[in-house]
Amino acid sequence: MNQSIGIIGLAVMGRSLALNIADHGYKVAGYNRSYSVTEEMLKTYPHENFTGYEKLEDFVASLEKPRKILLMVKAGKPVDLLIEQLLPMLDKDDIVMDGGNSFYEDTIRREAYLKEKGVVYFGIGISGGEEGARKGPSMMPSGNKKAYEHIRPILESISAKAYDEKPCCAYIGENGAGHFVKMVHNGIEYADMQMIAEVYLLLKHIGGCSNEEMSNIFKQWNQGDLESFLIGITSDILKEKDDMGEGDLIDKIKDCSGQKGTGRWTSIEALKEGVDISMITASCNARVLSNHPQRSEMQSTYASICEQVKVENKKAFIEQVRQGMYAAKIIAYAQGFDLLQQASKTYEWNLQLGNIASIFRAGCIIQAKFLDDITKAYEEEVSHLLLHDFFKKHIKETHQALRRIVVLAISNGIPVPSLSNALAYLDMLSQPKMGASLIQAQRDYFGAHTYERIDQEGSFHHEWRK
Ligand code: NBP
Repeated sequence: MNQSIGIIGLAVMGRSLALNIADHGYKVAGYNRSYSVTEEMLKTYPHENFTGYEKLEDFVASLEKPRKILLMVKAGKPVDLLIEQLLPMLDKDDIVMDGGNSFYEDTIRREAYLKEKGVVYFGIGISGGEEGARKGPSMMPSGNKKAYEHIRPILESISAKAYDEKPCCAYIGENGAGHFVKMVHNGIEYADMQMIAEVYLLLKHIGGCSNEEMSNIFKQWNQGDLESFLIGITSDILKEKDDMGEGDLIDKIKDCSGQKGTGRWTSIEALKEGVDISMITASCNARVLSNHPQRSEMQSTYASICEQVKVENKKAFIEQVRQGMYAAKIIAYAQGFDLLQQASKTYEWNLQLGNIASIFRAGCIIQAKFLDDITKAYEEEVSHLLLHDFFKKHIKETHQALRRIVVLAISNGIPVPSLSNALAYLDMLSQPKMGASLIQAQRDYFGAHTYERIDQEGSFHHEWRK
């Protein structure tokens, strides 16, 4: 009974986290449904602080009390099955944590269920993939605040550290808050990736840039306002040679992308909350359309419907693209954080948005320089990111560039769904008219839904059919 923490699920994430925790001096017990996986781990990654167990009972019995058990298994049914298996072996105040990509509503349900049984439950959003889990992920734990003190030292010690040495791990709120925040993190990740993919098309087809030139452009951008993990890896990707043939690897990769569903969850939740996260939704749709079975037929049918415009001043165009992407990036994060703000009200989570931006600064996929500015903005209690002085200044400086590159892309037939949705979002919010007056009139016309006037308070109905 001397193991500090137990991990169930020793696939890539569980194994990497187990080794990370063991590196920090904690004694770690490991259990995997298929024992061969545990054996393989013990053989390939032996660690003095890690012990593998074949039987779940022995694993549970090895843990010091209150027991701390981290589940790192496939999200969904496996988590419920494991909880049922564990329950008879647990004591009051033991702590079960789910570090998988669970849907936040499942976490809310499980937390309430285990509370009735006297067991503490935490949902922990974890970002960073295998490398993050091994060397320091960004972590979003939620559950009982008092019980958090039992797990805080371990989580903070293994999490990534930002440049100011602050851990990228913070208590997020009650029940499903951590998994909700992780879900929105993934949604923003979809938008970030899609934006970069659109910029790649613009630079390639309108700017006429080679892969090597683009790699250098992204490398340079990664030293300024756009500095981020995703811009950095894009620069690496574009210069990678094909190890199975001639040329650059990027040119050999099929133009279709998959998804596991967290971006889709984010979009669905935003629709339910009545929050516009059009860039994230557009990014999910782009992945869906990239796999459309009739895509090649559409290509042969409509390939030549667009004019071809080439830019005259390549250098100026590249700078325009950089500025346009920066404007769109601010809008993507503004949309994601707007959803967090609304969900915080709905679920009474009291989310600290500044803190959340700050734990995204390292270890996770959307880590970016400007998250520091988002933290500052929310610490000053701004109601919407686009209304904070710092972002107002940058949007005012860059929105024309965004408009120009979107127009150029559209006239060239280059699909830019995330960039154009960024622009539409800004235009809708900033222009005095978005056509909603006519929508009101139509609704009153066909459904007597009433309408509001600009010159009088109240609701009115008009007899449209005379
Ligand atoms: P997987 O998501 O591929 O899940 C495999 C693990 O789940 C194995 O240990 C497997 O045991 C176990 N498992 C299954 Br499947 N059903 C089980 C059951 N009924 N009872 C007990 N164990 C069961 O592993 P992963 O990629 O390491 O991810 C773990 C979690 O972390 C997931 O929720 C994932 O979404 C999340 N996540 C992953 C990443 C990433 O980059 N991969 C990043 C962030 C979060 P077995 O060996 O016996 O089949």
